[in-house]
Amino acid sequence: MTIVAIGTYPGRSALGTVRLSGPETLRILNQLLRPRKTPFDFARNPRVVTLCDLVDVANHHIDEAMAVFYLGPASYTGEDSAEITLHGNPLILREAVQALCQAGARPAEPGEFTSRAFRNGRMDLTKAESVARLIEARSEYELGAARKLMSGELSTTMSKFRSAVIGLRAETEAEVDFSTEDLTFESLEERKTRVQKMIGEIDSILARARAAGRIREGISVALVGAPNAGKSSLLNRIVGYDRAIVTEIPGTTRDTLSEELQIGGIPVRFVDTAGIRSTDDPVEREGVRRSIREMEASTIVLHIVDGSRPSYDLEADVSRRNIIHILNKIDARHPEARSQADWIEISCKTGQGLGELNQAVREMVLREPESRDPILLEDRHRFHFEKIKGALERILELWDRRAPDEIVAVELDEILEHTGRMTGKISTEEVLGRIFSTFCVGK
Ligand SMILES: Nc1nc2c(ncn2[C@@H]2O[C@H](COP(=O)(O)OP(=O)(O)OP(=O)(O)O)[C@@H](O)[C@H]2O)c(=O)[nH]1
Ligand SMILES: [Mg+2]
Repeated sequence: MTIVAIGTYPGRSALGTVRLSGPETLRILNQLLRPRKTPFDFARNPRVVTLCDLVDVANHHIDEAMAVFYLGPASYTGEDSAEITLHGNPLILREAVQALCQAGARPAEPGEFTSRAFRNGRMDLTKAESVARLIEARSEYELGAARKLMSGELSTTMSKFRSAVIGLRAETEAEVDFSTEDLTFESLEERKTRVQKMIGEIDSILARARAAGRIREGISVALVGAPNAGKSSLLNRIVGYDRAIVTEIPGTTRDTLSEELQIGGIPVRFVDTAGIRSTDDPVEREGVRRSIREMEASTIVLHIVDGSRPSYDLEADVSRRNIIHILNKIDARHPEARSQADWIEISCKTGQGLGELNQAVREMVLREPESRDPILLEDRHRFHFEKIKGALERILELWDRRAPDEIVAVELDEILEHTGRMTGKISTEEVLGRIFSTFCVGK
C-alpha cells in the first residue's frame, strides 16, 4: 500500500513537504502532477527535481510544487517514493494529502516510513530508533548522543559482539565434536580475556548511558541562602527576565520555581528556593523544607549571602562539593561584610560580577563527568545489554568449573539471540509496533 504524510512542521512556513512511499507512487505522481517542462517523465528521471502543478482527482489546481521521484530501492524507505514540496500552509498540505489519498494512497501511521526502511533492510533497528531521538532532541547534548546512535555506534558494537560470539561458538563446537582434552590452559585463558573485554565494554556503555540519562533530565543548580539575600533577583538575572517575584520582604519566595537554560549544549535547570530560616509560618516552613531538599538533590549549589548586612546566619549545611559561594549586593556593601578567598562578589542590581559567576557555573557544569561522551540507550537496549552481560558472566563461571561445552554453547546462543534482537535481525511485530508508534507521523 502506498502511504502519504506531511513531512514538515505542522505550522505556517515558507515550504512544506508531503512524502509518498509505496508501489503506486509513480502512478499517483503521473495522475496528479503536471510538470511545467513537458515532456517530463518521472519514471525516467528519478532524483530529478521538477516544477509541477499539483491538482486533485477532479483536476482542480492545488498549488505549485517541486517534486522529486525516488526509484526504489534507492530511497529512504527502500520503495518507490516521492517528495512534493509546496507552499508551507497547513491547509494546502492537507489538501494535497487528501488529493493523494483520493488517488489511491492512504495516510501513514506514525513512524511508518522509517519502519518500512527497517523492514526493507535500509537500516538496522538501533539506527531507526536514533532517527526518532535525533528529531526529538531538545538540547545539543542530546543531539550529540543521538548522532552517536545514528552513526551506528551500537550497530558496530553489536556486530563486533556477534562475530566474537560466533567465533567462540565455532571453537566450542569443534571441541564438542572432537576432543575436550585438547583445550589447553593457554587457549582457555585467552578466551576468558576475550569475554572479560566484552563485559568491560558493556559496563562502559551502560555507565555512559546512565550519565546521559541523568543529563537528559538536566543538571540542576539550586539557588539557596537566607531570606532576602537576593536569590530570586539572581535567578531573574540569569534567565534574563522577571521570572520570580522580588520584594524587600524576607520570605517572598515560598515555592521552588525553576527555569531551564542551555550551557555548552547541556540543559541546566536553575531552581530558585525559599530563603532558609526557622519560622512558625507553616507555608514558609514547607518552602524551607523544599529548599533543603532541592539543595541536596541538585548537582550544583549557588549559596547566596546578603552583603548589605554585617553577617549571615544560614540554618542549613552548605559544606558540600560543587558549591559556589556568592556575596551579593556589593553595591550596598556593609563595611563588615566579608567574603572568603574563593567567593564571588556580585551585585544583582548593577550586574557587577555576573560575568565571573556565569563563567564559574559554566566550568562546573562542563566539569561534570556526565558531560563527557554520553550515549543514549532505549530501555530495550539496556535490557539486551544486561542479558548479554549475564550470559558472559555465566560463561566465565562455567569455564572455571570446567563445565561441558554444550552448556557454554547454550549461553553463547543466548547472546546471539540478544544481539539479534537489539539490531532487529530478530524481531516481533509487538516490539516493532511499540518502537515505531513513538515516532511522529511523516517520519
Ligand atoms: N542593593 C541591592 N539590592 C538587591 C540586590 N539584589 C537583590 N536586592 C534586593 O534585595 C531584596 C530581596 O531580593 P530577593 O531577590 O527577593 O531576595 P530572595 O533571596 O529571593 O528573598 P526570599 O525569596 O525572601 O528568600 C529586594 O528588595 C531586592 O531588590 C543587589 O545586588 N543590590
Ligand atoms: Mg526569593
